[in-house]
Amino acid sequence: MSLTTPITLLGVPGSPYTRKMLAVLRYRHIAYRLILASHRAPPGGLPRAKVPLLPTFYLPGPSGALEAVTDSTPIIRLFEREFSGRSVIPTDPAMAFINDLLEDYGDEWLTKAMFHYRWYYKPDIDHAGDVLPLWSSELLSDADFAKAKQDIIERQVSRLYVVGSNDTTASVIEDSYRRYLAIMEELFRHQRYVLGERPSSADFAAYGQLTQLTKVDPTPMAVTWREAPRVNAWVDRVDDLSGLEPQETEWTRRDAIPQSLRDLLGEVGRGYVPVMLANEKALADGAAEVKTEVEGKTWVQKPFPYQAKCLKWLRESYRALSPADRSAVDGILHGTGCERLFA
Ligand SMILES: N[C@@H](CCC(=O)N[C@@H](CS)C(=O)NCC(=O)O)C(=O)O
Repeated sequence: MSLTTPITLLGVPGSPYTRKMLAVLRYRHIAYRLILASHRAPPGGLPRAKVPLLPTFYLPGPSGALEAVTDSTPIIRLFEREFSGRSVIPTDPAMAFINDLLEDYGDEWLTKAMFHYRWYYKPDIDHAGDVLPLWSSELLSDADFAKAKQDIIERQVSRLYVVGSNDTTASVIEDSYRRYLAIMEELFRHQRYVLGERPSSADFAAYGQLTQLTKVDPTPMAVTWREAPRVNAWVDRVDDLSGLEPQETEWTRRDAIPQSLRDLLGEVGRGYVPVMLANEKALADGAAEVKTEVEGKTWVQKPFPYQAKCLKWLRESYRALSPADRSAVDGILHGTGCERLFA
């Protein structure tokens, strides 16, 4: 495939994965055309994706015709193959693997905080209901706006179960988010990005979720502004890194892992790891419910097949490492709880 620019994508400002991809495109100097619209109603005869999600990219398929493609993580890897320079994947395969893991944590765990805070508390629900219908740039009468607000609230609140937000898990999600903030605040005392002095896809994944948690939804916004000013400012900076000139030497080296990165991996090991493993097991057993413990508290949710796929992909990239690189990864993950994913 040979991609021509500008690349067309469909998205909205309230979609964390749209924000993740826009920031990657800006940083990588890949020209794009963002169409502000819902994935349920792509304008101008654009096709719907098989699994309609935002962002939806329009990329040439085997026949050259544009196809609707989703899923930010593999699309980032496609762009790495298609466009040179300003890579968001560390050059060292061991660090690239750590980046894969942290990107998935951003996409699959931090999103629980994002969706939970937005649709669990009354002031956040009300605010999201006010702004989301207007972000796809529709002109709405007051009556249509009121109906759109009510519809989106009903639809999204009824989907809290997808991320596992409920009365049992609410405090687990919030405790985990606040521990994450404290760890990142410490990391940003010593370095500018998750894996050194240049951004990786792990930054962009977390940034995407945090665009909402730090700038849109009132409850997590207050928490983040109060507890993590460096994290808040990092979100603003990652938004547009088009002027940064990254150097190869700026990646964190496998033999110089800072304590705060170890602490971040330890946090991944506390929540994401047991829940990903329990989800995989529930699906394999055909169980109706995922049940496990996070930090001594109960976690319960419906199984989520996509996250079992994410775990399978991570294991595949772990197995694809050379023995020397795998042993370096094992050394980095040792004692963080993350090693359980690959045991
Ligand atoms: N794994 C996908 C997730 C994309 C995703 O979940 N997008 C959300 C919006 S941020 C969505 O479209 N949800 C379905 C809906 O709102 O109907 C990715 O990385 O792109």
